[in-house]
Amino acid sequence: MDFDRRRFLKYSVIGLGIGFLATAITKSSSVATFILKKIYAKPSRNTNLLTPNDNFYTVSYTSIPGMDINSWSLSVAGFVGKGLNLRYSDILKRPYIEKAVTLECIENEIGGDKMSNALWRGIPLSSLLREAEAEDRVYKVVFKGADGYSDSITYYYAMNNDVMLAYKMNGMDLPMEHGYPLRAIVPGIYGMKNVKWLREIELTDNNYLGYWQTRGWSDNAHVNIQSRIDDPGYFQTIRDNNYTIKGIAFAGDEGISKVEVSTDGGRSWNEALIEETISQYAWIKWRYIWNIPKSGEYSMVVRATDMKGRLQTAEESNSYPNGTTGLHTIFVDVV
Ligand SMILES: Nc1nc2c(c(=O)[nH]1)N[C@H]1C(S)=C(S)[C@@H](COP(=O)(O)O)O[C@H]1N2
Ligand SMILES: [Mo]
Repeated sequence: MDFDRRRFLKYSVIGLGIGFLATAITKSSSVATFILKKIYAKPSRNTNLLTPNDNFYTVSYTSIPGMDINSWSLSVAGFVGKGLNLRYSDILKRPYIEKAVTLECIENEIGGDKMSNALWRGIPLSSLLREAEAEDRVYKVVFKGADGYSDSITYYYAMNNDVMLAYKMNGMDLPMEHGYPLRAIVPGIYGMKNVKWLREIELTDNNYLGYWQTRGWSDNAHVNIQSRIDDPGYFQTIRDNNYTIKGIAFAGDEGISKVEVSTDGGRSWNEALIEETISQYAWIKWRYIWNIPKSGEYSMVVRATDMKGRLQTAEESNSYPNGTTGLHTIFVDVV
């Protein structure tokens, strides 16, 4: 399943096309419009605070490597005073942390599904690096997977942000497609740096670039503030006097302080209720009860503010190279 992200760029352009089409559709009314609305209609999503492992999105650029747990080990090497080599049983014996962390692929589109949330259990990376006696000149921590994939984070980030090497996902052993037996979980950073099937951690003094960074993708890769409308879905028909609009919002490692919903295409905004929160590293669920004034066509938009008071940008950008930005918009008919 080797894919080329340049192809995804093209898809993004098509994605934009659909956006324009959506606007065009709601601005005209004819039989053709009616048919187009049926074609682009998508049902609502019922998003759980924690995503069950079987529903968790997955992205791998290679096939899943075969893994013999008895011969598997993790090495910590490079500019260290003391190299480490840990077997699976050694990993399980160490003190662990458990946190809910949302993962999102950097190529997720606005309102897209390449984003899920799980409770991860793993060993803190900082304690491991301290034990390995990382040298002062270390600048980056490189994660290497058994499939030949690699990526890096700065040593500073590795020591400060609850970065962990996870072996449990929602209480179960890490499933094969999510990196069994051990993967990096890096709160606040797009999925690509959460390297799966870990075999080696290398500490280096240079600015190592990973698989996607050598192809131009962001190395900082900090998640953009975002929000999504899950209910109603695209081009739904609403027949009630009021409707509970629902969705999620996510701000990487900052947490969400406010979610606002517009039902008039962004002219006026109403504060939504933040319903469920589980950790500063995870998405939150929100809802807003909309008292519908009269029948007609509506466009609803959502925007979020993080705990530092930063408002999600409305400016639209493609996923390449820093992840998408822009506001998620849903068109509905009220009859
Ligand atoms: N070893 C390895 N790790 C990897 C990848 C990969 O192809 N190989 N894909 C990355 C990408 S692009 C993403 S978005 C996440 C997806 O993690 P998931 O499949 O558990 O959702 O894993 C990252 N870690
Ligand atoms: Mo990704």
